Amino acid sequence: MTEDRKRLFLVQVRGLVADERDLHYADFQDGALGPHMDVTPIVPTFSGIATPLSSLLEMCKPLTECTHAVFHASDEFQATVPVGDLGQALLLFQQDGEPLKKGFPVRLLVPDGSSDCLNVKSVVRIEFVKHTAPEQEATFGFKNMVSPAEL
Ligand SMILES: Nc1nc2c(c(=O)[nH]1)N[C@H]1C(S)=C(S)[C@@H](COP(=O)(O)O)O[C@H]1N2
Ligand SMILES: [Mo]
Repeated sequence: MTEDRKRLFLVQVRGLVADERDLHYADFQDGALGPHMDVTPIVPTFSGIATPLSSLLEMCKPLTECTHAVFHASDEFQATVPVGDLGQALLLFQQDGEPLKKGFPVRLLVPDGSSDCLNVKSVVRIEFVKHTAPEQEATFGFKNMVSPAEL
């Protein structure tokens, strides 16, 4: 149900930012998170409406020591992206005038990204962190995966 998805919609912004925020559907809808952008001209394999991640950065103001943003999904998938690589990134929040059915509440789109795998579905928390290796390139995968070396 559309109304349920609007009510349950929550994206938490946490970590090394001046302003931690809880983002609701209305924040995307009413323009608080920046202009509404049709994603198809930018990423032809996608449809719907997104806001630029740059607007979220302006709102939350990452601290200077922050190097990466971690996009945590509800299914434990996550992507870690250098803040400097997020200039073209978008948050897809609406399709056919409604909250997303696939990828709810928001989906990260990185149009110029190194991999389609960075288009994280169902982002529920965006965490700004200081990476011990500041030059670390974008990575993605499921949390708590046991590496072969640990078996
Ligand atoms: N939450 C979540 N997002 C995800 C994934 C996932 O398993 N969970 N897989 C990623 C990978 S590896 C790819 S290739 C794309 C696949 O997107 P699609 O389901 O729209 O085809 O989603 C990415 N985003
Ligand atoms: Mo993938």
